[in-house]
Amino acid sequence: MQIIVAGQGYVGLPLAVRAAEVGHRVIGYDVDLHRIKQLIAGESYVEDVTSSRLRAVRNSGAYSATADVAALAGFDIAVITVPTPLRDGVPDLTYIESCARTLGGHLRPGAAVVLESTSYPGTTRELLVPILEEASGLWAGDFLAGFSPERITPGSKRFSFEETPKLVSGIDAKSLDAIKGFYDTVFDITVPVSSPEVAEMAKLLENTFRLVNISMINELAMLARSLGVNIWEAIDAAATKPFGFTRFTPGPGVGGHCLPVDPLFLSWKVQQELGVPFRFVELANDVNRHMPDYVVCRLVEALDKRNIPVNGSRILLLGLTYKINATDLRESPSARVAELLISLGAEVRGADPNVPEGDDTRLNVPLVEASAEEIAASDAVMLLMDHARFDLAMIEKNAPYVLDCRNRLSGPNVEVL
Ligand code: SAJ
Repeated sequence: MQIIVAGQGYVGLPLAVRAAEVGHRVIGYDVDLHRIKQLIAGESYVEDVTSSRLRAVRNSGAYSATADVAALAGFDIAVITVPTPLRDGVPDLTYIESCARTLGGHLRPGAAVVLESTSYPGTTRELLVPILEEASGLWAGDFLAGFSPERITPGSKRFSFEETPKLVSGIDAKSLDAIKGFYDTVFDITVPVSSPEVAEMAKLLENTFRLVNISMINELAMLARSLGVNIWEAIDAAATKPFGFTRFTPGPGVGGHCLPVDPLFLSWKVQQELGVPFRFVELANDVNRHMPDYVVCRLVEALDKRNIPVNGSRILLLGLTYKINATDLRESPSARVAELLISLGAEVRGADPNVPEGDDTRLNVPLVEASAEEIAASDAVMLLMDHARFDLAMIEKNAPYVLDCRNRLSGPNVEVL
């Protein structure tokens, strides 16, 4: 089929390349000319798409990248994977609107438009479809439409892109049939649901569940320490229950562009429609936002015990990305941890084998190697993300003191969160 994937970011590019690999003719459309230049040159900028995979589908002619709207004519399926940022807690759907108008201009009877961008329940039917009708002069039913949430897990080694079950929906039976038919060629498992609203809600439910449970564990970690209980041992003990328990672990905060953001679409919609706050999300974000302050307090306490004033102390942060084994620094708790320590007069350095060279512009700390010398020369070390590429035994051996936020180390010089 002739496929358009509109938006070639961390969601759109993996879909476009995979669809090309399974035999579709795919156009990756994006308004960012620099990105298009990189794609034409076969240079991937997305963690889970290698440049060699990109070049293979480009060279075979199965995939091409463009910013030219004229190239969108004649598509069978167009997938919208544009950003849906929140502006002061209010969903900004202008990218969806603009993309829908562009695609609508090329929409033919029988062709389908699928929204993958995360948004609140009702977006597909109440926002996307009317714009497509207006821009195409067709009625819904002449064209097909639906919603299929992205389930990209950056850096995940457990589930590959195509192995992750894909929810699919349509505004009517014909739409569902066509959309499922497309995704069946791309994913190992597709899961049809009865409406776009169900698929939109499921996406937000997945991440709200995760956010609320992580925040509960974070709060319990702080309480357990006050009670003198090892929360990590308690979690492992609870996890022996083979049903009814999902294992989450405390950490220095909740980063990334999924968990802190997606549930806020639900908060906004609940407030708009019901006039009441979605309290779980507000409380969860409050707790998670407090974690960087909590871990810094723990470190200051430890320095005090060693008669080391935090002002002028040399602190090394290990693991700067927003989650374990990821390369992405966006919304990482490490930035807030560093900011707090610097405000207390500490001299902070960071080390992360997953952070691309020269990426330290996003952080306000110099990047160094996680070497035995750097570690031994610090007054204290914080293990924020226990990346697989860290030499944990070396850290344990050389650090004068470690606040281990991931419960991976042991020894007289180690304290866990
Ligand atoms: N975190 C904890 N404790 C936990 C789990 C996570 O503190 O038990 C922290 C992480 O360190 C990170 C943040 O929460 O700072 C988010 O971590 P995440 O594992 O949820 O990773 P994300 O944000 O990349 O979430 C994505 C989501 N995928 C989609 O939205 C499509 C999420 O639904 C996935 O479960 C997650 O990836 C995943 O499992 O990789």
